[in-house]
Amino acid sequence: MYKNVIVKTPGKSYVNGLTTSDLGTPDYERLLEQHAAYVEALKACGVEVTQLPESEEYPDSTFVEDAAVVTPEFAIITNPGAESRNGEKEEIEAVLKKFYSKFHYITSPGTLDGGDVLQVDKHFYVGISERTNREGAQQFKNIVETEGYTATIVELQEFFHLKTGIAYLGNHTIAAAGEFLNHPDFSDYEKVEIPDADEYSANCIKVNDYVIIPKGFDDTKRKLAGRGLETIELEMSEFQKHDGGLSCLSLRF
Ligand code: CIR
Repeated sequence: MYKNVIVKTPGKSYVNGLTTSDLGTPDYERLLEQHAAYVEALKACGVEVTQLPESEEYPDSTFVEDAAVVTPEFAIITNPGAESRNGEKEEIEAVLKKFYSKFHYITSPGTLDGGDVLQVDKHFYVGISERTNREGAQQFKNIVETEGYTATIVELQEFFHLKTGIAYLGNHTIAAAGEFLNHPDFSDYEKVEIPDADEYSANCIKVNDYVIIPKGFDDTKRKLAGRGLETIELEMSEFQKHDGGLSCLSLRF
């Protein structure tokens, strides 16, 4: 069960952040509404939410997941692969000091974004992407192995981040889209298969008794219900415009 979640209010500078999508400019008011609904949904899942104030200096910093990876026992401060985001790690470390006494660090030339890390019980999958390089992934693997975890490094073909296309739903079950549908590293899992048209909904998060999914993906909702999983749906349009999904917006532990 998760007890704590850290989120960060998006600042006005969000609209100038990084994106590869052509979905248009985010609407700041709508963005704030969507973020507030995200916080409410987390509270409904029974977690204590720590909400950090916006920082205009880092337009993408609402995506707190990329600057750290958290486990029950320790936190890993990452070395985010995008230059404009790298300084986000300092604020996150300061906040995590309230919760953790044990820290590990990804260091240059290694880079790693938390969006490239998927945890399944005592095992991690680490994607090599535009943001996470082989050195960063290997450092991560070495760190978690010293802590009694194991890790598999997965070379991404198309996805932006590993968790853009995959989520762990508990009970040996994953939601998988695109290159992960038939990926050998995930062949042993039960799969909720997400077709290309619904790919955005593969980035969903299981928080205690609920799975939070983006709104507008009835087929995904139905498939999850078929496995006995109760969903909360959230409008995510303004985050999607900047390549963000549900997992990116929080650190859960
Ligand atoms: C970025 O390009 O870094 C942000 N606009 C989106 C980050 C999304 N984070 C994630 O998938 N973990």
